[in-house]
Parts: sequence; structure tokens; C-alpha cells
Amino acid sequence: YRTEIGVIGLAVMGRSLALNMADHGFKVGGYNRSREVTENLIKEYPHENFFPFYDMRELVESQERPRKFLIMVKAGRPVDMVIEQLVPFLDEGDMILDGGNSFFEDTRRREKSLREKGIYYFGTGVSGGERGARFGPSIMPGGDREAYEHIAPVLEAIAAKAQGEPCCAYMGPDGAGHYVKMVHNGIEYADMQLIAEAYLLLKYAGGFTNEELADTFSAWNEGKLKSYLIGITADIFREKDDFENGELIDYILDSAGQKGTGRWTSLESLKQGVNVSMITAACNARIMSNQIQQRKMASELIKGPERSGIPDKKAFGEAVREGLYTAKIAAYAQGFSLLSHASGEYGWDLDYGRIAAIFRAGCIIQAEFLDDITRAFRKDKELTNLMTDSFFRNGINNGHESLRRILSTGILNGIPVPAMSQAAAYIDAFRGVPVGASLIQAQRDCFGAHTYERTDREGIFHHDWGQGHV
Ligand code: NBP
Repeated sequence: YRTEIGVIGLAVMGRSLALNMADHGFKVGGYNRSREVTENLIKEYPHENFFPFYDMRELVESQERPRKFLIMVKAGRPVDMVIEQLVPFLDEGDMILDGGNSFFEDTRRREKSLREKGIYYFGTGVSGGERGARFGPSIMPGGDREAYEHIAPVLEAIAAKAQGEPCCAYMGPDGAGHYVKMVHNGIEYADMQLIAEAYLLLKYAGGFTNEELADTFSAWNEGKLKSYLIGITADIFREKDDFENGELIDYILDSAGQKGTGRWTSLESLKQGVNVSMITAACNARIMSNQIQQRKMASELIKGPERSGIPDKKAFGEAVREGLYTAKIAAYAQGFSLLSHASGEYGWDLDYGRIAAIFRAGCIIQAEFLDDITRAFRKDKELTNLMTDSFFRNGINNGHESLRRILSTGILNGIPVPAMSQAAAYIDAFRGVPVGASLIQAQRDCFGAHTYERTDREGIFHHDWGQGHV
């Protein structure tokens, strides 16, 4: 036999992962539906450990047993098509890993149907984009616990390393890996939106120039906000434009794309009954950003407030930093409570400390902050919301006033700050202040006899409101 693992789908991600495995000494067979892709790959990136195949059966026959395949094709129907083509050539005990961004319900279905055929299926979240895949991504595999031992050596070898530990760990059965990847992406949406709002506040309320923004974000990247996203943001503000004077950021159309994993997280959270309002706000912010024509037209019709200047730029910058950090705690609290709820719902027994630990390198949300999350979950395995951990509780207690102050500045200046606003609303509802539900219960009982409970006595009550008929 010539190969130890086969990669099916050699576009950007499949190619990068295949070469990463080959670099680590694994003999990799590669197959792509269109043969030119494979031909170009061996021409551009020849590697002694990479073997091209143009026939799926030959790819299968080249491998030692149990065979292992990593499918890296477009999520959805293409994954089912590849499985249909591959499975007839496989034997019991062989393994298929789907490394794409598949929807976890699809993964649960595929895992179940392949398990009935004796084939192990791993829904494997991979984060870090092309560069991560090539030189060390964060990897979230879910599937059969025992069979995982067969794929662990290759996945852990190619994964990013944080303080020497691989950023890859067994997540749980069936869809657990893809679920964690989905929530990772949801958190990434919220994280990016919060940074964008900090940018808007500094620029339009604080009057920061691109150079000042770059310096501010660089300084932030030395402290508790230190992360991949803050680092690239600092560099983005310094990037000169190729065509015009000044920095590229000022020439990029104000309309953001999305591929759907943030939206999945949001839809799933409603199904689970978990509040991830900041992830939803981030999805909505992108949706609003896409309405370019309407925004242009409405800018002449709908008035905004006069902008007032900020007297002390330095103090404002500091408040934005604190507010951003506080909102970030709320975003992660939301993401991890969704994981916690889903773990119970689907019977996954997720290890949140471990999940935060594998996000520390390789992926887009990698940050110092994740060490604190791991510490919180290691300290208290029953922790249901990060905001109750003493470290994060202090963070919120110290930073909430800054968050409130910058939010008011934003709103008074007509700057949209939807994710930060949701952070404040989430923190306030969470800390137990009245949320208006008593009135809602009264209305429900009034128009629909839905009953209500009381604060002063046990039981279910219905009041004859006398005016409930519509
Ligand atoms: P794409 O998502 O662009 O998919 C292209 C690959 O899918 C090509 O190899 C293509 O073959 C193959 N393919 C398609 Br389309 N339909 C097929 C079919 N019916 N049968 C067989 N092969 C088929 O590739 P990518 O950007 O490398 O991403 C791969 C996966 O990784 C996706 O699920 C993506 O969401 C996920 N992901 C991407 C990133 C990223 O940064 N790009 C990060 C993390 C995860 P062809 O060459 O013959 O058309």
C-alpha cells in the first residue's frame, strides 16, 4: 500500500490539509472530481508524500486498513454525492471524515446511516481558513469515541499547537464536532461585529484617524483583548490603497457577505430556547449592510442627530476598550450556553474547557481570553453561564459602566451599535432586574386566559379582566 489517508476534494481547503498531512510524514492520496485541479496541484506543489488519483476505486485500493478519507467538498448535496460514490468500495471499519462546514443535522443523519453499514463517520469542524489548514488549523472531530483513536494521530499532528498542546480534541458523538464548529463561527460573527462597532465609535464619535485606530488596536493587542482578530484589525488600518491616496479601508464597500454558519447558530438557538442575541445581531447587521441602494436612498429621507465631539479622546478610547471587553464576555457567555444546552439535548457531554482550549490557536477567534474560559470551566464543571464565574463576573462588574457610556454616545450620535446594545440588554436581563414579563403575562391572561403566577402565593391564577374580548 502506498497511502495512509485519502483526501477527496482538493480545492483551497482540501489541498492545504493534504499538504499539511504530507509535511507531517503521512502518505496522502488525493482525488478531485475535476482532474485539472489535481493536475495543477501536483504541478504547483509537488510533494513526495502526496499521491494523485483520478479514480475513486484506485484511491481506495491504494490505502492500508482501516482506511481513512477526509472529504473536503462544498457542504450540502456534494457531501452526500461523494459518500454515495465512495461507500461501495469500502469495508467495515473504514472511516470517513467530513471536514467541511456541514450542517450538524446532516452529519447526524450521515453518521447514523453509515454506522448501520459498519463505517465510522466523523463530522470534523476545521477552522482557520486556508492558512490554518495549510500550517495548523483548529480541529473539532465528532463521531465514535473508540474509532477516534485511529484518526487522532493524523489530526493532532496537523493541528495548530497552543503551548505545545494540539488544537484538536474529540468533541463527542455524531454531530458534536460540526455543532461546535457552527457555534465557533457564530461567536466569530459576534466578535467581528463588536470590533466593527468599536471602530465606528472611535472613528465617528471619537474622530480617530486610521493611524490612531491602528495604534489603538495595536495597544489593545498587548492587553486582555489580545487576539488574532484585534491583531489583523490593527494591520488593516495601516494598509495603503493600491489605487488612491490613503488607506484601503476607506475604499471598501460597506456591505458584508455571509455564508450561513452564523445564521445556523441563530436559528438553532431559537430552537433550543437559548438567547444568542449578539450572534443574531451580528447576522442582522450584515443583512442591513447589504441593502446598499435602500440605505443610500433613505440617507436623504431620514434624519439623524447632530454629532457632538468627544472632549477627551484618550479617555473615550479607554472606555471603548473596556466596553468592548465587557461585551465580548457576554458574547462568549451566549455561545457557550448554547453549547451547554445542546450538549444536554443531544446527549454529547461536551467538555467546554477543552473546547475553549482548542480555540486558542489555529482558528479565527483565537485569543488570550480563551485561557480564562478554560480556567473557568476547569474550576467549575457545572458552570452554566460564564458570567457567573468570578473572573468574568469581575470583568462585567468593572466594565459595564464603560459599555453603557459608549453605547449612549453611539446612540446619541446616530451610530448603529446593535451587538453592544444586545450585550447590555443581555447582562441586564441576566442579572435579574424586572424585564417586563409581568405585564406580558397580564396581557396574555387578559386576551387569552393564559393564566399567571404570583410573587406572593403559590398556584396558577386567572383573573377576570372584564375587557379581554377583541
Ligand atoms: P468549496 O467549498 O469551494 O468546494 C469546492 C470543492 O467541492 C471542489 O473540490 C469541487 O470539485 C468539490 N465538489 C463540488 Br462543488 N461538488 C461536488 C460533487 N458533487 N462531487 C464531488 N466534488 C464536488 O471548497 P473549499 O473552499 O476548499 O471548502 C471545502 C469545505 O471546507 C467547505 O465545506 C467549506 O465551507 C469548508 N471550509 C472552508 C473554509 C475556507 O476558508 N475556505 C474554512 C473552513 C471550512 P470540482 O473541482 O470538481 O468542482
